Amino acid sequence: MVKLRARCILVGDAAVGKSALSQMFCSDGSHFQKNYTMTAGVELLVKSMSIPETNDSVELYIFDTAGRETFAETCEKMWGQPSVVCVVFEISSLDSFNSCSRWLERVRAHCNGLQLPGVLVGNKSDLASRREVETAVAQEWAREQGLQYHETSAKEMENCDAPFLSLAQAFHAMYQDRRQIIQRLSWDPTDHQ
Ligand SMILES: Nc1nc2c(ncn2[C@@H]2O[C@H](COP(=O)(O)OP(=O)(O)OP(=O)(O)O)[C@@H](O)[C@H]2O)c(=O)[nH]1
Ligand SMILES: *[C@@H]1O[C@H](CO)[C@@H](O)[C@H](O)[C@H]1NC(C)=O
Ligand SMILES: CC(=O)N[C@H]1CO[C@H](CO)[C@@H](O)[C@@H]1O
Ligand SMILES: [Mg+2]
Repeated sequence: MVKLRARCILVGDAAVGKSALSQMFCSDGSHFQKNYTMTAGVELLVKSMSIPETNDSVELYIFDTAGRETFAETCEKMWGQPSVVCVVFEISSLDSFNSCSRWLERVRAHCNGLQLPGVLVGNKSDLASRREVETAVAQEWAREQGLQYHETSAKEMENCDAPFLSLAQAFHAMYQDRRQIIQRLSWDPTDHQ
């Protein structure tokens, strides 16, 4: 039984629904903020996830950061070293999708060249009639960037757990891989081959 802790950096343009998404997730769907309250710095949310088919868990420390450019630089100083990244855009805003590469670069600049698990989240899937970003386009870009793609609606409470579960699982898988490598490299004194 292993308990891991991961720092999850949540980035994306202002008002795409980062805070709504993380609050829905952490409150198990009981808290959707209808009125927009801009995040001015970094809000820290914590939730523990059990990893299916194991006895292990990953505690996600979600850094919900400000999308407004004026705050972004200060936020960066508060992240530290990210473990996983979640980039959010809004399916009804092409601009917010186009910003994703910039947000991702920004987080990756803190990763010392390490390839981190990440997800791309298309938020507000309930606004389908105003869709500006096709699922296939978002999916293709995510694949190129090595990110898993999820569409969610914080408002309709749809799929809010999926991106975070996928991050926790990817982080756990990374731990398992490394552990197996070390086990294989370890010398076993009872093995006289
Ligand atoms: N229709 C719809 N509205 C949403 C959804 N998610 C969030 N919103 C609304 O979008 C607005 C902005 O959401 P926030 O979560 O505060 O946005 P943010 O990304 O945290 O913004 P910053 O903190 O400024 O970076 C709020 O009014 C939310 O109620 C969704 O899935 N569907
Ligand atoms: C989880 O723990 C239970 C009880 O200790 C054990 O029986 C089971 O084999 C464990 N499962 C895994 C996947 O390690
Ligand atoms: C950036 C942007 O277009 N935000 C929109 C997200 O969705 C909310 C709710 O539908 C709109 O009020 C925002 O303008
Ligand atoms: Mg916010």
